[in-house]
Amino acid sequence: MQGTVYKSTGSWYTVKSEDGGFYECRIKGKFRIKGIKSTNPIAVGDEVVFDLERVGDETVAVISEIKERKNYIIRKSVNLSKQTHIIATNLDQVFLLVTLNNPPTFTSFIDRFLVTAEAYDIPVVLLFNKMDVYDEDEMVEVDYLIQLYQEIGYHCIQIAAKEGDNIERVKDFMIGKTSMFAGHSGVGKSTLVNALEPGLKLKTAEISQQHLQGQHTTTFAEMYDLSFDARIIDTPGIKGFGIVDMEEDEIGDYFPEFFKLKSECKFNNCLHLDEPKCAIKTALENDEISWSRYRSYVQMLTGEDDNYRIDIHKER
Ligand SMILES: Nc1nc2c(ncn2[C@@H]2O[C@H](COP(=O)(O)OP(=O)(O)OP(=O)(O)O)[C@@H](O)[C@H]2O)c(=O)[nH]1
Ligand SMILES: [Mg+2]
Ligand SMILES: [Zn+2]
Repeated sequence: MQGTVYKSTGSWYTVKSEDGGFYECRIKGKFRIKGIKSTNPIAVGDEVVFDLERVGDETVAVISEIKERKNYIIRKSVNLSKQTHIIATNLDQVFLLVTLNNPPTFTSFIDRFLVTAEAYDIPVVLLFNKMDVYDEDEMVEVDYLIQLYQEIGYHCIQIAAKEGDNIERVKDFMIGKTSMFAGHSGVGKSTLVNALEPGLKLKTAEISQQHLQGQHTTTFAEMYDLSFDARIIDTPGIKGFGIVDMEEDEIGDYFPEFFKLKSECKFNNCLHLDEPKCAIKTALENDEISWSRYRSYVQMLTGEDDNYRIDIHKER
């Protein structure tokens, strides 16, 4: 039988078969996927082949094959093992949830996420959540960020997941697609899933006031079928985000507003740092490129703040 992985806890995989039934599957032996050293060889979103086998008087479902992936999102662990964990595969788009505080989301995090998604052609929509709690200054900041990212070409939506505000606009983007909600712990990913499909009643939790980063309420990525022809993968919060497997001279290409100008730089291998006659530096000085984006770029280039890595891959 063939099916799609909806949840994986490490030892069990919940697979939805083509006929719509759910099966709790095991894997057979060791799965090695070329080039990836991962703690979980199979992840949410994977298309798999599985068989029902008799063991004594029990029937067990066993995954025997994994189909080629369109793309995947993988996280590298901070510790020395450098092991990777695949969060989700075969995505049509990702929604990045952003909150100004409780928890704060910094532009460096947003930009790392966007660059990685650009590298593997996964569209990202930015969702500015918790719009119900911002004061006037924070509203100004949200407006500023939206203008900044919209100008570059990213769709931005202001929502209040808890209140259900502007949820219809999110729905419009989701119809007919498999999407994923990403963002720091506590930004409201599970709350948004609940707002889209009140019947699901996913666990959500208030952020502890002492640790403004929040605790992880969602512990495993899980996919849900929604009643309006959409599939959503809710994921555990991401703390940091580093870029993986990218050449120095390719990073700038994933900043669309840099890429547009790069042919005007004097040197065709310009890294937009201290080279003379750099079109990106000129645009920066003329306020045509944002300083926060440029700062993120330099950080990525110099590998600063790079101890926690995540990557969106595309099988080529
Ligand atoms: N005021 C307000 N609070 C919200 C909103 N959306 C979510 N929250 C609250 O934020 C807290 C965290 O929400 P969750 O949905 O659990 O966050 P999460 O992103 O799923 O977190 P993890 O599962 O840990 O990654 C909860 O107390 C929610 O009620 C919103 O639009 N406005
Ligand atoms: Mg959650
Ligand atoms: Zn340049």
